Amino acid sequence: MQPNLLILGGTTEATALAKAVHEAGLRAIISFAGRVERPARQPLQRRIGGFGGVDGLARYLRAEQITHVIDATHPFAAQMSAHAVAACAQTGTALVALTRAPWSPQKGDNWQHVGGMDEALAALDRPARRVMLAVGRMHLDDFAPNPQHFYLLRLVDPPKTPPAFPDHHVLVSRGPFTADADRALMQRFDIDLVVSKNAGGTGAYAKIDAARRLGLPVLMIDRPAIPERAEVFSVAEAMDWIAHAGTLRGV
Ligand code: 3Y8
Ligand code: NAP
Repeated sequence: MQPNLLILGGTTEATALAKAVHEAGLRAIISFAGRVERPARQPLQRRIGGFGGVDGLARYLRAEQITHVIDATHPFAAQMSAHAVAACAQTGTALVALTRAPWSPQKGDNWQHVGGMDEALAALDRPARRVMLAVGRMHLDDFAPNPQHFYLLRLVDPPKTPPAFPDHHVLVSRGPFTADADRALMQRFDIDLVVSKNAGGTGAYAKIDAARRLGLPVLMIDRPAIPERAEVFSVAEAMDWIAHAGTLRGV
């Protein structure tokens, strides 16, 4: 059976995989949640919006006769990944995650690991600092209970409502970023603490590199738990899986 792929997108790796799949002439569609106004252009057909939970995804897989799902979503997109595991098990669809290892501290890094947004919030319950909060828009309000800090907020789209921080500056910019630009940004705003998700990969790493060079502490938010699934860590491995998983399905 000819592969008919669904790529769950929204990351640098998903974009790279979409390019490789297109160049290989494989039939595929890449899917986004619709979180931002202008998702990156893709060489593949795009669908935008949720599937409607596990059952919605299972219905989609059957209706579109998807043969392989590559979950290339961000490590913090835990609900989407859990739904992919459940829906692929329900429908017997081959599934692999194209993911990236968590960052680990290098020499000179000064990280404080926290287990999630609520622990990050508790760790910010301290005298006023100048915080670079580069965790996106969806969890901004979680940080409102610490108005004593100055916040440098980096968002993909302009906020629809003013952020609930008395002292903040909004930077509308999508990644990938560079360490030099992030270092200049931190110096310009006299940042003394960086809050980051442990995204892994390269697209969000610039601020970690910049913080190290400036000797700044980082509040590193560890990833949410995701159910067991097959994982690959490069586009080449994902392409190899596609080439072989199809035959496995047939047996
Ligand atoms: C909608 C659509 C590509 C993909 C690029 C990667 C890298 C650049 C860095 C900082 C950290 C953050 C955020 C970030 C990065 C890549 C990747 C990545 C972090 C886009 C995209 C979508 C999203 C969703 C968006 C979230 C937000 C998170 C901003 C596309 C541009 C902070 C994650 O306004 C919102 O609602 C934004 C929502 C989920 C996290 C949050 O909680 O707000 N990403 N980002 C996807 C969809 O609709 O399905 O691909 O253009 C993609 C990218 N963002 O092709 O080059 O691979 O990680 N994205 C984090 O890591 O902390 C920014 O500022 O330093
Ligand atoms: P999430 O919390 O795991 O998912 C919430 C719901 O959004 C899902 O149940 C699904 O809705 C829908 N959804 C998520 N990803 C989707 C996709 N690729 N295609 C179609 N529907 C999707 O997801 P999230 O953390 O909001 O992330 C949303 C998107 O942003 C993903 O594409 C992710 O790769 C990207 N992203 C997220 C982060 C982050 O920090 N969370 C960082 C970079 C990029 P239904 O239940 O209706 O199917």
